[in-house]
Amino acid sequence: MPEIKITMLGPSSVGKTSLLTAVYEQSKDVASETKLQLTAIGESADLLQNRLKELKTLPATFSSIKAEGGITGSDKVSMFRFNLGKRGKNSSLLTLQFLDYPGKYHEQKKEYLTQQMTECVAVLIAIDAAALMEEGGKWHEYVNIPQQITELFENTYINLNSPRLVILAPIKCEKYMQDRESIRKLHKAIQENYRNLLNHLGSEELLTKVAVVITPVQTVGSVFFSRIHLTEDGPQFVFRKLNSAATYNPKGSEQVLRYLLSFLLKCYDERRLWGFSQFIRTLFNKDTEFKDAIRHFTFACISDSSSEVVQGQLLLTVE
Ligand SMILES: Nc1nc2c(ncn2[C@@H]2O[C@H](COP(=O)(O)OP(=O)(O)OP(=O)(O)O)[C@@H](O)[C@H]2O)c(=O)[nH]1
Ligand SMILES: [Mg+2]
Repeated sequence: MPEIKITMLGPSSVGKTSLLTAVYEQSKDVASETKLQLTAIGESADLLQNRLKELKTLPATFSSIKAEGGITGSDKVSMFRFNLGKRGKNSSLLTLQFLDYPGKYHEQKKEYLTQQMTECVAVLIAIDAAALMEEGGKWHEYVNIPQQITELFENTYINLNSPRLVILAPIKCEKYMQDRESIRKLHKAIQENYRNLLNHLGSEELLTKVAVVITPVQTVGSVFFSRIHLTEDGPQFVFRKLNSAATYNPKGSEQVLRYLLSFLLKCYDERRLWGFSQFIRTLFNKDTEFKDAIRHFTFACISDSSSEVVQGQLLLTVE
């Protein structure tokens, strides 16, 4: 079965695994109202279930970096496989394979990351929004390592022979999603603090080949940044639940799948066939019902006004 490879990107504790959990949970809910079926397969289902349990039982106050009360980080690479198919007919026509690696690989296994960046059709960058926004962004470099992330792209996005999708997903961003003005500030901070990366992706050579999207995700949805606690090991970002009855309520994560699928649909519509779009075309030509189910899913994810297409609108079917 055809497989589409996507990699998560981000340092330790930034929230990659939690983001992926929210993407699956919310997308599955949206898909259940359509003819598209999304199913986690193999050990992915267990891993997601465990993480979901942890996210649902976060204490009233917890710290997300050098976790105390938070969630334990990953110590090995996990491949999360999601099958896409037609509800009630054939549940496995296409596999989305998300690579989730331990954030410490940014120091220990750079070659591994370089190889994955070369192979993956899409990259999902998890950005700790609290580190970006609090205290004038003082901890942004330390927590989000934007320079290392940029270098990875500079070393791998060279002479691309197939289109790519880059999604910047600010997470832990409940506090910055309360009104239009604070959302605008969040976008502005991303544009400014990832300027080198955006300049690279927007260079003449890459502009027509790489779609770039910013889409904030509240992977827990009910916890707010509270304060920064300085320790010998660095800053700890303390988050607090809104109230003791606040429950797990992720928001915006289905947009990630919406952009990914709209990118695949556009690859099908494109006349020019390059790289993986060949097998997408063969698949959708053979099964137009499946293609339509995917299109319906992208409609069912109501357009989120907090998302922004930075470049490559022509590589996406959504506005
Ligand atoms: N407030 C808040 N905390 C979050 C959110 N998403 C994740 N966290 C917390 O951030 C911490 C780290 O999340 P992980 O998903 O384990 O981070 P990771 O990037 O997978 O970390 P490694 O596996 O070590 O690379 C956990 O304590 C989560 O509870 C969010 O949206 N809001
Ligand atoms: Mg992890």
